[in-house]
Amino acid sequence: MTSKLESLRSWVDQVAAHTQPEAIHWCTGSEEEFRDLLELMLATGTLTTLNKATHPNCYLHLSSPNDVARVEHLTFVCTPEEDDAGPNNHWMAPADGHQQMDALFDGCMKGRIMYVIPYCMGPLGSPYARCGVEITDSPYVVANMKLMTRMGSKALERIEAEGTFVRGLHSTGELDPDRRFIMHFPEELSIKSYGSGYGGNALLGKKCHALRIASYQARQEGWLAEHMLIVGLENPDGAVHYVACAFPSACGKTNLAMLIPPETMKGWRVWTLGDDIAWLHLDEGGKLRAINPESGYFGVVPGTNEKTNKNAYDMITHDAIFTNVGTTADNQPWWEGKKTGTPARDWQGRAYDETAGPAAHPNSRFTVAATNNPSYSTLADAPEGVPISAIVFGGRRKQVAPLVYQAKSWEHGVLIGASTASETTAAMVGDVGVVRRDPMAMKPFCGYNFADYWAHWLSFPERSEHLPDMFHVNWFRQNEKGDFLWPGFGENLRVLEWIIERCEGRADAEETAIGYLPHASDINTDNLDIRPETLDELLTVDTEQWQAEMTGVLEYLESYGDRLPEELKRQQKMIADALDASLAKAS
Ligand code: OXD
Ligand code: MN
Repeated sequence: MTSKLESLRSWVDQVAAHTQPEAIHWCTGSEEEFRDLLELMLATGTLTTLNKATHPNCYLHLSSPNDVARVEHLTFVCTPEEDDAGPNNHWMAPADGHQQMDALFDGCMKGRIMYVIPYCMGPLGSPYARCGVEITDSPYVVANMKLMTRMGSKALERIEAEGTFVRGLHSTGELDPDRRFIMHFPEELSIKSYGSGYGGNALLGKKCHALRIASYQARQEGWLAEHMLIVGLENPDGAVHYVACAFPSACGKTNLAMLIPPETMKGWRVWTLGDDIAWLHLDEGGKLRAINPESGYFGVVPGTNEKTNKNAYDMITHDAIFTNVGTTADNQPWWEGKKTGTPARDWQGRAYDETAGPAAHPNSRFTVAATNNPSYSTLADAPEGVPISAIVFGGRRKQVAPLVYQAKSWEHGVLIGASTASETTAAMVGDVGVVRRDPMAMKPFCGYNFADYWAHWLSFPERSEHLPDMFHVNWFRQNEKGDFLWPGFGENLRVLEWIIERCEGRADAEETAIGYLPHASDINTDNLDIRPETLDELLTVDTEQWQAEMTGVLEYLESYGDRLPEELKRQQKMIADALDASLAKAS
């Protein structure tokens, strides 16, 4: 197989001449091809079969122990001007980036098969979808791309009709951390990734294309590519509101996207559209509509159990690839927080020894097709996407951020998004639990200068009067003893209920310096075991803490220099002044 498209053929030929693979395989995306890849990986030991009776069609991959997460320090955006990449990215001049990467790719596929994967991010017939081609020497990447994207012959047809595609070149190389880089060339719509097989570094349709490159394209074309889940919330009257939520990696996006309503919230249903990425476009009527560019999930495994996420727990009992989990004596996958079974082997294949660390790596993952999900919404395949009622930002904060609050305007919402902070997690290499600013949860993923990105967000009211309302949530507030104040998981629907009722103009709120907060009585706590004082604490704005927060926000924003939109400073000042006024009134 090859392609009618000369630009694609000549790129493939050129890459092959450079990397010198033993053979070239153009992926069709067929089931047969998928099965052959699995057989190949079983034969080479890249995969092993898990217990066929309890986990039919489930496989385990154990990665190199040094290749278990995204590597932000080795991820670059290569634009001619350094300022265009901004302080939020590592930068290299495009010529230097190419030179460095081309030296690594030189002859790197000798003795390997080079796979050419045409893929479409978004429903194949959607005007909002965008295509790419990933070239890789990793069958594990091909199998994951099959589960995560619409890939193969149909995508190739669209690429040939359009004539354009994002070029992604990947090789696992030697899996040597000293010979590992993920480079993006937004102006050329191209990506080069070498030396890692880990999802976020190697499945180029995901973070590299659907966020870094797409965010750059989105700014030019007037849309948004965001690190957001998309969920449909159906109330007992049958009305469905779609909400898009931006939370940093490993902060519960997958759990929220698959939430099961608490027993007492009779008649509610929750539909999953996406768990990680949303592409948002204004339609002709000025409504913001979302598509999920992906068609599968690459989720964090530890902590998944029948209580935290029953849908995910069920969906990974069949047709799933597990990466870096432990196993039980009868070869079932095992992870911390599974609540059943005991580990016999750890994620490095060693006999489990609790003194040597967890059985599953904290960033171990499952890969499954979205159709495995019992709460999957067929509208995830709708070319026109779904209309978004609310945009919700959030982070993992022990203190400061209340359970929920609403922005007073779109511009205020942009400030809330821009000042989002969160404690770091195992999804990236580095210290865990350190608070860092993660604007719109896009710190690792925005393909250009954040200052320009905020200006782009701020431009939306010029084009629409029907934008969604914006909110901020924090499920992770703790008391001094380190206990979580809010039960989280399914109970988060109670907060989402307030959010959608606010969008409908039905729920009450109190105006505070930082935004609109529910009164404790505005949150549905029927049959919820929570003390009134705890709810009050969750819904309190501590003025002094917030004054310090807003000073920190200003300092952070000012680090973007002259490119920072004045509007954000104006919004920051309005809140700082309102906090000063409320302190003066109280004293
Ligand atoms: C992810 C991440 O894998 O954000 O989704 O790291
Ligand atoms: Mn993510």
